[in-house]
Amino acid sequence: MKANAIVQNGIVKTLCRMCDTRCGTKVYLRDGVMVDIRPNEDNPVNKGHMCTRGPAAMDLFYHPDRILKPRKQHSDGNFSEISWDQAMDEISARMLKIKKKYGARAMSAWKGEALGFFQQEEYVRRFIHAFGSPNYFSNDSACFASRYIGYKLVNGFYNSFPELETADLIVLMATNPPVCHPPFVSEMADAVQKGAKLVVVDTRFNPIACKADIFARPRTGTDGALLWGLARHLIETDNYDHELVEKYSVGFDHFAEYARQFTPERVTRETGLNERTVVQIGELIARHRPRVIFYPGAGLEHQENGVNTIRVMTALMCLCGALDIPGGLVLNEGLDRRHLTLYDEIPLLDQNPIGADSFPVLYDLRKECHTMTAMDYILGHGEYPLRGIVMTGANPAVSNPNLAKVIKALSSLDLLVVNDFFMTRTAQLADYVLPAATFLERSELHCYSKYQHVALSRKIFDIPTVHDDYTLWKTLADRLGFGEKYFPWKDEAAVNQWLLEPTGITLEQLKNHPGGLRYKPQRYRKYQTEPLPTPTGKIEFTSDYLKESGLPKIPEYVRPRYLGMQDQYPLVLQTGARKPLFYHSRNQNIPRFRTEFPCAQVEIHPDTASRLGIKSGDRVRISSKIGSVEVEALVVGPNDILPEVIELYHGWEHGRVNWVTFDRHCDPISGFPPHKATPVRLEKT
Ligand SMILES: Nc1nc2c(c(=O)[nH]1)N[C@H]1C(S)=C(S)[C@@H](COP(=O)(O)OP(=O)(O)OC[C@H]3O[C@@H](n4cnc5c(=O)[nH]c(N)nc54)[C@H](O)[C@@H]3O)O[C@H]1N2
Ligand SMILES: Nc1nc2c(c(=O)[nH]1)N[C@H]1C(S)=C(S)[C@@H](COP(=O)(O)OP(=O)(O)OC[C@H]3O[C@@H](n4cnc5c(=O)[nH]c(N)nc54)[C@H](O)[C@@H]3O)O[C@H]1N2
Ligand code: SF4
Ligand SMILES: [Mo]
Repeated sequence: MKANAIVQNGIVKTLCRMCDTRCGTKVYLRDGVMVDIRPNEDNPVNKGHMCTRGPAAMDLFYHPDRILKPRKQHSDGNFSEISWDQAMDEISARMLKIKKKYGARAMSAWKGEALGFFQQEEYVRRFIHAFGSPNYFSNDSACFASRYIGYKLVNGFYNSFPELETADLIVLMATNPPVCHPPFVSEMADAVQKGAKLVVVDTRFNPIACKADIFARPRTGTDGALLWGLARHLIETDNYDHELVEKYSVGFDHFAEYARQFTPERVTRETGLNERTVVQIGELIARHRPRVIFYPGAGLEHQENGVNTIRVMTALMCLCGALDIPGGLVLNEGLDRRHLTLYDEIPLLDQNPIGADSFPVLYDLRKECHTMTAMDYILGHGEYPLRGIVMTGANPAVSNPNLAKVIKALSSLDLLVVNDFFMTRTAQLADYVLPAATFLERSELHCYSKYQHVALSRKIFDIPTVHDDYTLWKTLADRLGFGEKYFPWKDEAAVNQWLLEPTGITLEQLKNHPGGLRYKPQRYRKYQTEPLPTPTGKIEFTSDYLKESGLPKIPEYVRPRYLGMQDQYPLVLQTGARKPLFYHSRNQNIPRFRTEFPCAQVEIHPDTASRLGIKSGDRVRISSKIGSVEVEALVVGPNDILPEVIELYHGWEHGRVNWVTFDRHCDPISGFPPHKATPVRLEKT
């Protein structure tokens, strides 16, 4: 592989993008070759630490299977290499053909988690709108949006982050920070060292539970009942922030009335938790407020009623008085920069964005189309046909639910373009596969809302046959006739300059501060002096906005569906508990990581295993109403998982759990699929 480095020998300070944490790193080069990656001490996120996946950027960059030239699939299923020019000519011609035959909205663009949530995402949104289609898809149909929408509905801020290091009580709900967000662990450790208490609420014994003062293990999907019970405890004992409630909120009376039914007995019945545990958590909160943080994870979001659970959780922090204080849930302010999106210039609302009718809140608040609904449109069950997708940094043939449908749909498109490093499961279905640039071949801006920090990552390498994502969108836009108007910047560096201009911070400054710069000082208790960006300008314990969309005002608790199906499907399948070395479907092709996790294994409680005659290492079949998957059994310890729960990671190429998961019964607010609660049967094969 011919890779030209910007310096032959030395150290380049940049940011890791092996995950969205974006730690500061130092890349060591010798004779133009990367020889080491170490943490950069100047970055406020990782403060000189780094996880094992950081240096694996070298394994990725130099991987022998990397695609270095565009490929085209032929009618016999084989791929051949073609030139960039040929690829761009043919793809743009096929896009125009789709537009002519079905209208622009029959084309779409899709961005995966790998490209992040800032500039790369905005290129995709900009491109597809400039083409004339409202159909922008992304991993956000199942990632983080539920929690942020939940925050936004209560306090108006999409970006609300916990200030962990100064909290007095941290309640982790359905999240696994040591694996998923390593830098948060040192922030929590700081808090604990200063005397903070830690409560871990998880259906499995996740590693941080060892450090917890209380470990509570509710039934899958019943956390909402626990949270309502805790809210009731604060209200009934009159131990809440009266000033916040009386001066700065709406809907409290209705909220308090609803909370009354969640007595410790009811919470116990619903969650399966011991009554004493519920009362103890309530007492800890009452004792430690206001500096009480609830931090949610995907285990709350990937449920049928996830947003409402997050709303109660946010309301609970407000009751504690933890809103926008040090050691509380901080309402982080954004960078006053330019945006690349075209929602004001070309709104395209009359074009019926896919999913906007079924999930109006998701579209209204996030301008996000719904990937699960997209599959129905492709298969002819939508209001209009969807015939083409240009996709970058995503692997839905592994990561989206109901794979039988996903694969049928993606295979039947008139045009599927996949921009990736490898011939993934999704790339194998594509008409064209383009060689994607890694983050080491891009220079882009990064905003860390939690720290109100902005940083610039560096382009360290150039591979002549590989284009970065900006170049891809610009080249296609040029071919399609809107490049000059909408992608006028020569390269990504010029985009960076344009984005940053209104901020007063320059690219030079960012280059001189590789750890980044704080763009605004942290301000607290803003809700006391300025209206919140909610419809009422106040904290919303109940939401008229939701009512107008035909949804309940109050963040109601809804019993998870699987609980009513246990006769037929006695177990509940949780999916996607993250693994330290893998990132969704990524990193499985790194041999030294693979020795740690050789194959897909489903975690099973020993009682369940013995009842079904299953031992570790046996092949087992997991079946739901829509499909089945065969994997290896891993019988875990009696305290590791609840007996009725089994868990299988979602990123495996072989043993794809999404054959079994549902693209239906999605959260009515965020459209999230219930990835953590599929009713299933398990048997030895
Ligand atoms: N190494 C690594 N890190 C990652 C990722 C990765 O793939 N690999 N992915 C990143 C992304 S995109 C995301 S969205 C985040 C996700 O970050 P987290 O939300 O922290 O991740 P999960 O591992 O999904 O943690 C879910 C936890 O919820 C528990 N759980 C499941 N259902 C329930 C429930 O009903 N109630 C309760 N109380 N607990 C439940 C599971 O047992 C598990 O421990 O991780 C990010 N970080
Ligand atoms: N059952 C179940 N399914 C789930 C989940 C679950 O918990 N359970 N979690 C969901 C969540 S939270 C998420 S975020 C999604 C993730 O779903 P996807 O976004 O589809 O994630 P990945 O599998 O990581 O696919 C990323 C692809 O991008 C490529 N890539 C990596 N870096 C770059 C880059 O810089 N540029 C380009 N162009 N390509 C790159 C990788 O090679 C990989 O093929 O999965 C969801 N699916
Ligand atoms: S947590 Fe690990 S993978 Fe993620 S940015 Fe930091 S070093 Fe990279
Ligand atoms: Mo995610």
